Amino acid sequence: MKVLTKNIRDNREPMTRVDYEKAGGWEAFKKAIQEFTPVEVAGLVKEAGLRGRGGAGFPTGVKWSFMPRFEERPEERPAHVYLVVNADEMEPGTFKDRLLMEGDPHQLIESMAIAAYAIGADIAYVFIRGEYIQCQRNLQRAIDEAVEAGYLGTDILGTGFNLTMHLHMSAGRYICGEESALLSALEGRRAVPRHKPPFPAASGLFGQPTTVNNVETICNVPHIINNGAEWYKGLGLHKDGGTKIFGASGHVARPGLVELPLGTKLADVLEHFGGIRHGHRLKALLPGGGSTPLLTDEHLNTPMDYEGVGAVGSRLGTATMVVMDETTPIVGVLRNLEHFYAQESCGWCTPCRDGLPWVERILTNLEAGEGQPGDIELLDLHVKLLGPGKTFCAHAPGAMGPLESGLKYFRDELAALIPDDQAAPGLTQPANAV
Ligand code: L3W
Repeated sequence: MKVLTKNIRDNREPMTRVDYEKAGGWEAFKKAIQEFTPVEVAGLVKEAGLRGRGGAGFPTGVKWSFMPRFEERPEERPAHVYLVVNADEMEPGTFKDRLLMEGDPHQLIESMAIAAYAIGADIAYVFIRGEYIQCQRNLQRAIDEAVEAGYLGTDILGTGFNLTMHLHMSAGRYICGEESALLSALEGRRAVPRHKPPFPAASGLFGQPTTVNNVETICNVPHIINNGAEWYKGLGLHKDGGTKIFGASGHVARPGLVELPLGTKLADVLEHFGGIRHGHRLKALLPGGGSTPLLTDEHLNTPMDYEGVGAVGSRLGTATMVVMDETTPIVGVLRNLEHFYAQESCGWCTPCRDGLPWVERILTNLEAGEGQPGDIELLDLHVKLLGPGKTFCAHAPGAMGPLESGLKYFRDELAALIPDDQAAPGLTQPANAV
């Protein structure tokens, strides 16, 4: 099933603009701006039920509907309205947007042009991960070719629609992927998250109306315009419509990426990667990034869509899985993840800044055989104190996702790491805590 990946060659050499047009490219854009009003395009995307592919699964058409409309009151239109594509793909284990940008950059540029039309934006940015050098080259070439062909610029195809597009290379922090921190970074300020509300549609880039969408999310848009909302909904096998780029790294036979219908069962998704490596069995997996709670072999029948994974206490996230077989000590997995989150905390709020290094230290001690009675309960307490609603943004609650599920499914394995001869310090801070 290839929709978003149909033009992507094995060597990822992207099509030229002319080849992309021969394959049907830019037809959806022409149709959108010549046959539909912006509100109609946004309505179609809403009807299709497209959900955000960056991790949260928020309905895209609903997000677009929050943008203020100036068609009836042009005199109130601010100097600029913005579309920002979040291409800062830094989620652990996640490499799906890279494929789309490297292998089919024209698809993203066309998708952005349609989305900008739908939300009334005149300036669009791709905020792209600094390390994605080849993606940057391919996208810049595609933008230049689109300008040359008259798909970007002023009075596009004689419709009066204007759009300028820029690439912005991220200076490189995980928190830049959080949309409000991303907007701060794009404004040249320190990348700390902002309070929400106001959401970006009300006050986004430079305080102006802004929509932030993930790369994969937005790449669905031309296909919805070309084929309709019903077709799109019908692609899914369970409750959510469309396809998804699934990925796997770790202990599968053939790590990589594959586009499949949303709602494909976990066992079948794993089969596309050759299953668990020969002679081994599944122990646990992160379904879609470092912040998604673990799944185990009891979840193999789970339909992999937002609803299906949500129903078993996790999240689909980015759907790029990190897979672990029975040889993997869970303490090492958790320590590694919490090290990442502690290091990437922006430092703005105390629970996140101080709590994450503490969690990392407890796990490091457990792994080194230096755990103490009370450590497991102390980890439980951190799950509560760093959970949803306790911090300024979703960073620390996200970091608690795998920890909480690790404590749920592998509690005995973790508790067994505490040496029997340790004194019981209760809930005191370990002597060597930072
Ligand atoms: C208006 C409301 N808009 C929500 C919008 C909001 C945003 C979108 C999702 O984190 C997760 C995070 C990572 N009025 C709204 C509203 N919105 N309520 O909807 O918002 P939210 O708050 O649910 O999530 P988020 O803060 O955007 C996203 C997880 O995704 N994740 C990270 C992935 C990282 C990558 C990457 O590296 N490329 O994808 C993976 O699981 O942990 O929990 O636009 O404005 N009432």
